Amino acid sequence: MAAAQPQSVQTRSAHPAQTDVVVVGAGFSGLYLLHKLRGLGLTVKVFEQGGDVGGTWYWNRYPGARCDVESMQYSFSFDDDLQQSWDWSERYAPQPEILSYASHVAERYDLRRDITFNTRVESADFDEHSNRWTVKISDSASIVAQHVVLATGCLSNARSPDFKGLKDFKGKVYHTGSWPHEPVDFTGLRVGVIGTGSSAIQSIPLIAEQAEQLTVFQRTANFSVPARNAKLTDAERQKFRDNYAEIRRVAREEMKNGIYQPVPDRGALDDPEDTRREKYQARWTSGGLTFMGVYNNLGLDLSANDTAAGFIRDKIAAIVEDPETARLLQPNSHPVGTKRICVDTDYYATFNRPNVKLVDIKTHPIEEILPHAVRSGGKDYEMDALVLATGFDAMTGSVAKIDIRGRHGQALNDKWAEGPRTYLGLMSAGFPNLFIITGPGSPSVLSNMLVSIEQHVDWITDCLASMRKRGAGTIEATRAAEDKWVDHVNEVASATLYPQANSWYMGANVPGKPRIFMPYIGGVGVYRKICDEVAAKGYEGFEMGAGAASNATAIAS
Ligand code: NA7
Repeated sequence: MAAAQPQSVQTRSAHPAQTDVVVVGAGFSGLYLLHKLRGLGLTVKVFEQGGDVGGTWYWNRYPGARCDVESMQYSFSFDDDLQQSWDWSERYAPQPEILSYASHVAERYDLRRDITFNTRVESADFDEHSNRWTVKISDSASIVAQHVVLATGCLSNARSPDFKGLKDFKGKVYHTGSWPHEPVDFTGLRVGVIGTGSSAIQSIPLIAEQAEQLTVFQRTANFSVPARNAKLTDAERQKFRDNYAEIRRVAREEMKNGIYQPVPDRGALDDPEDTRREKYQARWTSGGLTFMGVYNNLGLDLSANDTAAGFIRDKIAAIVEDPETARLLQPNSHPVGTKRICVDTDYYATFNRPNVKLVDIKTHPIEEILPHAVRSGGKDYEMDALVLATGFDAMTGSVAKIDIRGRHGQALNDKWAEGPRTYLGLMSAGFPNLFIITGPGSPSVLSNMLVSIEQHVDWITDCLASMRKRGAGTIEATRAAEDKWVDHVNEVASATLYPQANSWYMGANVPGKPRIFMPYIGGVGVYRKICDEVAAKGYEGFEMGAGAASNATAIAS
C-alpha cells in the first residue's frame, strides 16, 4: 500500500498553528473521530506515527494476523451504506483486508487530508491561562489546540523483553507487533518464537509450514479455541445485512462484550455433565470467541470455569500426540478467559509436526540470547531467526510515551504511577479537554473494539457539541467522580475471576507496571447506559468552565 504523503502543519513560526482538536492516532478511533468532528464544523488535525491509516492493523502484519471477532461485526456501523456495501471475504478477515477497509474508510470520507503521517506526538502541555494545549510533534513543530483526544489504541505499543544478549543475536529478530512491510521468508531457517499469546498462536502454524525447524518458547500455556475460519458466502453476508439494525443494537445495548450472540440463560453447573459437554462441543465445532458465552458464570465462578477449562484441556490432549507436549500446552495457571482466550487455526495440531518443538521457559527461563542460539535450562537452541510474540505495554503504554502535562504542570505519568485513574475511561481529573478513546476504566479490550470505539467517539462528539451550545471552554472530570469510578471499576473486577490471572489486563506482563485491572468489566451495555445518563444529567461528574471561546470560527483553520 502506498503511504499517504505527510502533510505539514504550520511549523516553526512565532505563532504555532491552531486547531480546535488534535487527535493522536489514525486507527479506527482516530478515523471515525475525525469524520464526526468535521460534522460539528470543528477544525481537526490528526497525527499518526505510522505511514498510513489502520493503527494496530498497520503494525501487526505477522503471518496469520486476523481479527478474532467476526468481520461482519468487527466493522463500523455508523453508516448503513458502508456496512451494506463492504464485502468481507472471510469470517475473520486477514490483516491486509482489515487494512484495506481502514483505507477505504479514509477515502470514502476524505479523511487523509487532515492526517499527518509518520509523525509522533511527543508532548502536550496545558496552559491554564488560555485553556489551550500546546502539542509538540516529532519534527519539533507545535500546534495549539483546545482539545486533545488520545486515539492511541490499546495494543499499539509493542514490547520486547530485555533478554540478555538479544542485541547481539546475528540472525533477524522480528516482533509480531511491528512486523516488516516486505514479505518475510523463513524457508530453510531455524526459527524461534518467544511467547504463546494470540499473536504467536495465529502465526505459529504458518511459520511452521515454512521454517525448517520451529522452536516455540512458552512461559504460560494459553487456552485457544478453533476459529473455524472460512470464506463468507453471499447468503451469510446478506443475512447480516438484512438484520444489521437489530444485530448492532443488541451488540451495543444488551451484550457485555459487544458481540451479537445467543445469550446464556444459565450457569455451567445448572446442566448435567453430558449436556454441558454437548454445549461446549457445539461451540467448539462452530468456533470462535463466543465459546465463553455458553454459560453466564464462566467468568465468575471457579467451579463453573473449571468445567470449560477441563473441556479445552481434554481437547488439547486429544489433538497433541506427544503426551509431554500436550501436558505442557494444557493451561493450568489461570481460569479460562481471564487471559484473553485465543482463536486459532490448527495451533495445537501444529505441535504434531516433526519440525516443531515446544520448550518450557516457565521451568527453565531464557537465560540469554547468544549470537546464534537461545539458551534456556542450560541448553542452547540454535536459531537463524527469532520472532518475539511478546505482546504490548497494553492500554496505557502509548499514552505513557507522550509527555502529557495538565494543571499545575502535573505529568499524567506521575498521576498514573500507581495505575491509571480515569472517570469513565474518558478523562482524567486535572487534565481538562483531554479525552481518551477506549481508555483504561472503559470496557475497551474486553469488548468488540469497534463497538466501544463508536460509543466513545459519539459520546465525545456529543459532549463537544454540548460545550459549544453552553459556551463552555473547558471540561474536566472531577476528582470525586474519578475516585468513585475507579472504586467501581475495581469492585466490579474483584467480583470476577479476571484478577486471578497474570494478564496484560492487569499490567502483569510489563515488569514494574502496577497491578491494576485496567478495563471496565461491567459490560458495554451497562457502561453505555452509565455514560448516557452522565450526559443526560448535564455531564455529571464533569465540570465545564467558561475558559476561552470554544467555537471553531474563533480559531483560524
Ligand atoms: P500477549 O497476549 O501479551 O502474549 C505475549 C506472550 O509473550 C505471552 O505468552 C507471554 O507470556 C510471552 N512473554 C512476554 N514477555 C515474556 C518474557 N519476558 N519471557 C517469555 N515470554 C514472554 O500478546 P499478543 O501479541 O499475543 O496478543 C495481544 C492481544 O492482541 C490479544 O490478546 C488479542 O486481543 C490481540 P506470559 O503469558 O506473560 O507468561
